[in-house]
Amino acid sequence: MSRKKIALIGGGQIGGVLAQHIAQKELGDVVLFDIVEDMPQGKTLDIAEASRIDGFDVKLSGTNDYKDIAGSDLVIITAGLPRKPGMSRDDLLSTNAKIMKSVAEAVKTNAPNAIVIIISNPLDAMVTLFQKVSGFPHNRVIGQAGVLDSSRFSTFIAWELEVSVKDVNAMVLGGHGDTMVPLTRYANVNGVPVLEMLERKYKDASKAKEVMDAMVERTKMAGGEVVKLLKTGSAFYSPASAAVEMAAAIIKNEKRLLPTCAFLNNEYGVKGYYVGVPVVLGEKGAERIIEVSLNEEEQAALDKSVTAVKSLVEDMERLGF
Ligand code: TXD
Repeated sequence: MSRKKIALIGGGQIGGVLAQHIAQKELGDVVLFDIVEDMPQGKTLDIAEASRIDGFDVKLSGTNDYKDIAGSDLVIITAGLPRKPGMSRDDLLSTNAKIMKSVAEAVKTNAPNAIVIIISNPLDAMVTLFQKVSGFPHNRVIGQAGVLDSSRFSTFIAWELEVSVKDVNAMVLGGHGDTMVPLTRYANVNGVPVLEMLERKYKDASKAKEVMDAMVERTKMAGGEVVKLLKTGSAFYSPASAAVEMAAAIIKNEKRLLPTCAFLNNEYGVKGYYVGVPVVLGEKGAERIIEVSLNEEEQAALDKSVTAVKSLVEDMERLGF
């Protein structure tokens, strides 16, 4: 099997951690691109010099020239500004749309056969724009949000129930914004419903619901919670881990079922928009959209989230993108 080539566009906080994880897992050779001179070269040199210690053997290089991403099998994009305290993800729209447009043109020219995972915010709009500018088929352009949002939700559940986070399964659907939809009814600890465990713990259904609602709220605001503490940027360890899980599913053709920002064509009653839903990821990218039955309340929450995504995309179009 020939070695895969993975290009990372954006060598900032997330880009650096991505490069390190991908190397440690030996998913492929890494090319780290940034517009800042010497920085991606420095970061990849630093990571490569740990290879003897960590025991990985892949090629790592940094570049400021898009020609070096030629032949990439996978491209992961983090180029763009992160949030500062007090900002919403949507406040990044015009700056990051300009950056994403230039990135999409460069990827189209230099790595036309790659599968692309986008991380830059506002996520749903950036994925939409990349696909529009590149013209790549929808299955080859996806976004990372749900894996992270679901991991955040799972973490809070594990803390609350005092169980290993390894046994928690919880999924968050919808757009990557304050309207995201944590699916409480499906959340479970190795098959045991979380809601049931909460009811047993508190011996009171309304208290159990209150605790669940608080975890849902914290999940929705989790990105902002980290931004407020870091003060100079946004979360980067966990978004990188999330994207690496998706990258591994694609590179190794694992058929993982992961919440992914994917293009909907009538699934969940949505046509023509990128929204976070469960997707089977494999060597073709987003291979299958999985529909979950939603009750009235869940469907209404998802509809509200889709409305937020649509208005973000309209704002972007009004800006001329
Ligand atoms: O889950 C998620 N999807 C996210 C997304 C979770 C957290 C943060 N998320 C977003 O990822 C965040 O709001 C940002 O839009 C991106 C990247 O976050 P990161 O923390 O890595 O930002 P940095 O450290 O500022 O890195 C961005 C890099 C920086 O090195 C710039 O020089 C570079 O992007 N940059 C560019 N690269 C290539 N091409 C162009 N035009 C360009 N402009 C800036």
